[in-house]
This record gives sequence, structure tokens and C-alpha cells, in this order.
Amino acid sequence: MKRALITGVTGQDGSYLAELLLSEGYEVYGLVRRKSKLDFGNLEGTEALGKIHIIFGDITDMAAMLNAVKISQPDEVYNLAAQSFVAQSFREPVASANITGVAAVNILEALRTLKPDAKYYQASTSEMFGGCIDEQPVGFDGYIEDSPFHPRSPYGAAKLYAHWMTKNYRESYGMFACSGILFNHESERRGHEFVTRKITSAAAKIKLGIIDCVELGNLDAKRDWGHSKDYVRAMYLMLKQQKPDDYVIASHETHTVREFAELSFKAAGMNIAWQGSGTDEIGIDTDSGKTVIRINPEFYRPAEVDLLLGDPSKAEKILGWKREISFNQMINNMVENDLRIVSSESR
Ligand code: NAP
Ligand code: F7E
Repeated sequence: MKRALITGVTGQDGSYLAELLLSEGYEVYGLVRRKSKLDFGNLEGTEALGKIHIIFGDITDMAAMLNAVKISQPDEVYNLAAQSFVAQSFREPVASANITGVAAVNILEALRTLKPDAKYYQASTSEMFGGCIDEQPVGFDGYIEDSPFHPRSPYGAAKLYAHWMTKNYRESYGMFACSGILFNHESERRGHEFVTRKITSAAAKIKLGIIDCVELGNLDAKRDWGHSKDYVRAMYLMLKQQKPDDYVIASHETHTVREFAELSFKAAGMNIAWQGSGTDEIGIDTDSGKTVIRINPEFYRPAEVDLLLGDPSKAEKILGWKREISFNQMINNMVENDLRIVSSESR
């Protein structure tokens, strides 16, 4: 039986990955940080929680990581723990650097010392490409593994450090260390402050009369959105290879936040018409005539990543990875799930 250690097991991806590995017959160890109230996040209410061996520890603590490796004796380690909210990384840049960047080296060092033959997965991100539109060449068809990096947030910069250290441990010590450069992926388990879940949850609440309106920031940012369940499968496939390497995982489609909002409200049974511009722009429900979307500049970022689009050709060719859940299907699933949650909470 293979043994896997997952950091960030309570998060969106961690919980789906734990379920996938359990279904593949793995013994799964999950690192959980101790809070004042015991909280297993996305694992709460899942069958997986009872099957995972929980190890308490914080990834910024080297002793905790040595302990986690000693206890789990992993064949595979998936480092998913991070302060993953880009907007928050501007408010706490140092904590984000420590958790999202430097802490990866705690794990790599713990493995180098205690279990150098373990395979390591680093959760890299499209935020490392970041960039400005005028840097993208004419005919741009998506970032690939060798595209230049230009992070635009403390989060992106921290992830880039962890990404390069992963490559360095592979090259310096011959460790099986891979990075998956994953573009945005969402799900019914997505945190509520990320724009997709914020919108699907608000659409459900507005539909059921719980709130009147949602406030958003930049409606014109473009993202390459896929579903987390498809993306954790790619992580698993990367560690199944003979040779460690880095892979872009993306849908190869890009959509604006505005489109995401239109489709989410539609899935909840409302049609949006836009009026005005800039911070005065509003989204109106065409049936009721009520304003359901407003702009609040509080949600603008000091620097924005205007457009993300990834080209997953290498992963499709070498890993045999293909996404199964379309953009529209993902939105429908998320809205349906939020309608169910909101209506049961309001009963
Ligand atoms: P998420 O839902 O925010 O989960 C983050 C996890 O990290 C949570 O389990 C959290 O635990 C844990 N964590 C945070 N700080 C920690 C610390 N100091 N010690 C131990 N655990 C800590 O993120 P996700 O969407 O599943 O993403 C998984 C990983 O992929 C992250 O590294 C993220 O940066 C990266 N990524 C995500 C995307 C995406 O679109 N989702 C794209 C590219 C890369 P608590 O429950 O205690 O908060
Ligand atoms: O923002 C815009 C915002 O916070 C998406 C993380 O998983 O993916 C995620 O990072 C876009 C941005 O995700 C609101 O300005 C407009 O352009 O959902 P988000 P993100 O920043 O793309 C990457 C790949 C990761 O690695 C990260 O860990 O939406 N936007 N209005 C808004 N964003 C938020 N959060 N809230 C708004 O009201």
C-alpha cells in the first residue's frame, strides 16, 4: 500500500486529492494546523475524514515537518498548504512569503534528510506568469512551462520562490520533485472569498431573497477556469511518471469575471443587463429591474493580472491528462450546490 502525505488537506484541492488517493488504495496522512477550535475544513462531513491519519502541524515549522515525514514515511508528498488568497497576500506579504514560499523548503529539507526517495509535488500557480497584456506576443495562445514569469502579487512571488526551489532540489540532489503550474480551478468546495464562489453563493442568496445585491471588483479580469476534481487528477498523474518534470494544467479557455457572473445568475434563473461604466457600473436583474451587482473599488487589487490563459498540451501528451468538467458544467454544479445550501440554511 502506497503512503501519501498531503499538506493543505483541509483545503479545496487537499480534500478532493485525499478522496482520489483513498480510492486508489493509498494510506493517506494529512497535515492539519491546530486552531483554537478543531476544524477539518472541506473534510468535515466526508467519509475521507475517518480514513485519513491526521498529523497536527504548521508547515512553517521545520520540526513539525520533520515529525510529519517521520510519522508518515511517505512514498509521495503533495504540498498544497498555502495562504492561497491573492488579495490577502497584499495585506500580509511576509506571512504569505513564509507560508506560501519558504515553508516548501521545510518539506523539501525534511524529505532530503529523512526520505530522499519520496516523490514530491509542489502546488505552483499561473499567478507566477502574472504579467501585463503588452508582454503577451501577437497570436498569444496560452502560457506554457517555459513562458517567462512576472508575478504581480506577494502570493505570486512567494510561489515562484517555492517553484524554483523545487527545481533546485531536483537538479541538486536528484530528488523526484515536480511542480504543477495550475491555472484557476474552482468547485463546490471553493472558499467563499474567491470570486467564483462569491458569485455563485450570492446568486443563490439573491434568488432566494436572502440578500439584495453582491459587490464585486474588476469585472474585466480574464481567467482560465477549470474544476478542482480534474486538476487533482493531474497532480496524481505527475507523480506516476518515471521522470520528474513540471506541467501546466489549464482548460485552454479564458473568460471574464463578467461572463462568470452572467452565467451564474442565469443558472440561478436570472438574466443580467449591464448599465453604466467604471465604478458606477451595475448589473440589473431584467425580470425584477433590481440592481443585483455593484462595483466596490475595495475589491480592486494594487496590481491586477488582467489575463490568464494556459496551454496544457504537454500534460495532455505526456500524462494523458484531459479535463472532463466544462466551464458551463462547473458553474451549473456550483450554483446548484449553493442553492441547496442556502435553502437548507434558511429553513
Ligand atoms: P485552499 O482551499 O486555500 O487550501 C489551502 C490549505 O492550506 C488549507 O488546508 C489550509 O489550512 C492550509 N494551510 C494554510 N496555511 C497553513 C500552514 N501555515 N500550515 C499548514 N497548513 C496551512 O487552496 P486550494 O484552492 O485547495 O489550493 C491548493 C494549493 O494549490 C495551494 O497551495 C494554492 O496556492 C495552489 N493553487 C491553487 C489554485 C486554485 O485555483 N485553486 C491554482 C494554482 C495553485 P486551513 O484549513 O487551516 O486554513
Ligand atoms: O480572483 C477578480 C480579481 O480571488 C479572480 C487562487 O486560487 O487562482 C486564484 O487566484 C479575479 C481577479 O482568484 C472580485 O481581481 C473581481 O482578477 O477568485 P480570485 P485569483 O486571484 O485569480 C490562482 C491561480 C491561485 O493560485 C490562487 O491561489 O477576479 N475579482 N471582483 C474579484 N476577486 C475576488 N476575490 N473578489 C471580488 O469581489
